Amino acid sequence: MVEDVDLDEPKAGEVLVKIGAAGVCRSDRHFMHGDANIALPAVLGHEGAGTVEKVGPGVTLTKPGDQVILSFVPACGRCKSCLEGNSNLCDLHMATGPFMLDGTTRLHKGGKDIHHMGKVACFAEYAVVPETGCIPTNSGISMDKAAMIGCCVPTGVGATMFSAKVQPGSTVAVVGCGGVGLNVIMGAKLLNASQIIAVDIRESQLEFAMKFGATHSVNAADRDPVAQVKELTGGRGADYTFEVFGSAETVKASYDMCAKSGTVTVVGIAPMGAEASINAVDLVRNEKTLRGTYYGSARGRTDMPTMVDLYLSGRLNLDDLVVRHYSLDQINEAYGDMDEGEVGRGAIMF
Ligand code: COD
Ligand code: ZN
Repeated sequence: MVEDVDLDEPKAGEVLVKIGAAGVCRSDRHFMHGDANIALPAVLGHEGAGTVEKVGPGVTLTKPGDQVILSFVPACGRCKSCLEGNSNLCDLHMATGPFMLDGTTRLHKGGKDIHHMGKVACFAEYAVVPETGCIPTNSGISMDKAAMIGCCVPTGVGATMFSAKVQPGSTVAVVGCGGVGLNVIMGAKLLNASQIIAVDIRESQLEFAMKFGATHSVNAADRDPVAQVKELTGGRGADYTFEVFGSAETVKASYDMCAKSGTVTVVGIAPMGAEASINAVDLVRNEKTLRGTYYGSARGRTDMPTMVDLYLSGRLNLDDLVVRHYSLDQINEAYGDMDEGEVGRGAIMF
């Protein structure tokens, strides 16, 4: 529902951003459907970029006029996770969730607080965000591409680069080839995987995945995807498998299609309470590694600028990734298109 709400001025350490573009990501859908929990009411939208309009007291990391990519984990830089180099898991951010870092909100309506998804809340013309969640680029890249570098690029490319650390010459299977899965495919290509198998239930997504570096495709709606991936990898399974949809079924399939001594990396978050069963003997006898990844284990402040450079040097195909543009009034249409299985990423433009 699109409606007017009140937005406070930025407080100390906060920034007012005029949103330029916001990506249409399935994670917001999980909140809309209640598959994931968020305090309501909330302004959703966590994949965004814009221009700094105003800064609050004490802000030093950005200034009015800067083009900024928004991070949905504004890292405090002081907690144990940040100090250990895992700023994507910042303890202060996780503890404050959809509130600002001081535990209050800047969004209100009729005296009621409204929550900020990922402290970004960019399905709106303006957002107040923590300064640490603003990554200046000033690269002049178009706002829709900049927005992608706020979520699907670090989540997908980062999963291959920083979480799984895909080795050159290895084989990779990607289960779920939407906006984030396509970035996993691009990451695997960038890291010189020899075989990249796209797995999806829709033929259109599989064909589209070929543009981003997939070498083979498996339609999971036709026949058991595990058997198909094994057939394509000489019976071994893939060295690296990635789950990029978010269901117990796809987590299990990703595990089962992983090769001996391989790594299974789970990107998607299955609906609350979901449990995936794995064969406990196989885990040990085949020395598999099963791991999760959040935000691609990326460190936004340094890795997002690198991803801008990878795009500018032609090594990340973001031009073909964003295929649909909408106005904010068309947001329900945008999510309808995602539900219908339209390929690639949509972006709301302001
Ligand atoms: N087997 C294979 N593919 C499938 C299956 C299946 N059984 N079911 C659906 N799919 C395909 C769809 O056809 C589609 O192509 C793809 O899976 C999903 O793509 P999108 O575009 O709908 O979704 P994305 O890429 O925007 O988001 C995927 C996530 C895994 C990131 C999202 O669903 C999620 O779980 N988010 C929570 C994790 C999180 O918060 N991450 C940080 C912010 S993104
Ligand atoms: Zn997202």
